[in-house]
Amino acid sequence: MNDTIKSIATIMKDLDGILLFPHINMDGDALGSCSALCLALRSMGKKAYVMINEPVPKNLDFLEYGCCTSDDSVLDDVQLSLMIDCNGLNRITGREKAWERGRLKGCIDHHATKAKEIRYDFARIEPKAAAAGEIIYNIIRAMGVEITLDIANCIFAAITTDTGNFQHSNTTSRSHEIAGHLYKIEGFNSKVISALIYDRRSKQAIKLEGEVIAGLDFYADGRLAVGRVTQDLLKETGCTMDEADGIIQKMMSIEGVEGACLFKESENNVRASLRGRTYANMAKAASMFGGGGHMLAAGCTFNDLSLKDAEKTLVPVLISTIEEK
Ligand SMILES: [Mn+2]
Repeated sequence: MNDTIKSIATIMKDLDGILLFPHINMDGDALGSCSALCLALRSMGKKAYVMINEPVPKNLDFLEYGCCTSDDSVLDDVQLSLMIDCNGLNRITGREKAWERGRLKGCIDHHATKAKEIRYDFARIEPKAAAAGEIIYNIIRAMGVEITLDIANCIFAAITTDTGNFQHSNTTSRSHEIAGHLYKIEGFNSKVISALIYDRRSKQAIKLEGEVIAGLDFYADGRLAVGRVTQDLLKETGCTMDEADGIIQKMMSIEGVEGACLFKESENNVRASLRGRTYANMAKAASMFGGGGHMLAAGCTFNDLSLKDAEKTLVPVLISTIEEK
């Protein structure tokens, strides 16, 4: 089911008391989209919050705009719980209680892999949208809300991060058209936003990236690159896991690499981030292990395996995914 932008805008205009849910391990699109919509709803006099239960990554701290809370009981009456940039309860873990408070449930996403266990009162999933921020932009416009500088910053951050600076294959004329409109807003400066997102990496993060790159393994004649961010490496470099962001893009920048897999070892699970360049269906590979995502950008989580065993399980599947062509 896909509700129209217009009907979603109409529903939202009638509601008050709205909680917005970005996915776990929030990125620029998840947080930027949530904050943009939160600001738009507040400008209409509504009570709205972005519900989180983890720290905002440092390079995205400017996207909070006073919207974020981790207080389950923040609103007396929650008329709507809305998932953004994700579409399953497994993507908002730890916030189920807050989610259940919404009398209506909605979803706005651009991931093609759909959760089955969940029912929404309205949903819009546009796999062709480069970022959830593109859909959010259209909804804000349809609600008749003016795009302020703060909202513009959020939308730009959402689109620039999910398109890899307008470089990934998901980038469309629509991505550029929306950005083009943002440039017309007084005070908007894309360079400032890009610098906040990309040019504030710590020395430790650069060291971490160097170590992961130095330890890469290659398979399938150099077409598959596999890297690891271990707990030991995080301790050694003094980094937190969110500082590993961007390493997989570096792996994909290596000549001849069609697919990349970056294992991230946390205290209680191992997450694999997957990227493809042109043909490798990484979403399909991820879905074999309960994960999902986009064809060329996906991921899955191993809850009961060590990093070594997760690697033994996943890498052969990736090799055949790459060799399938
Ligand atoms: Mn996204």
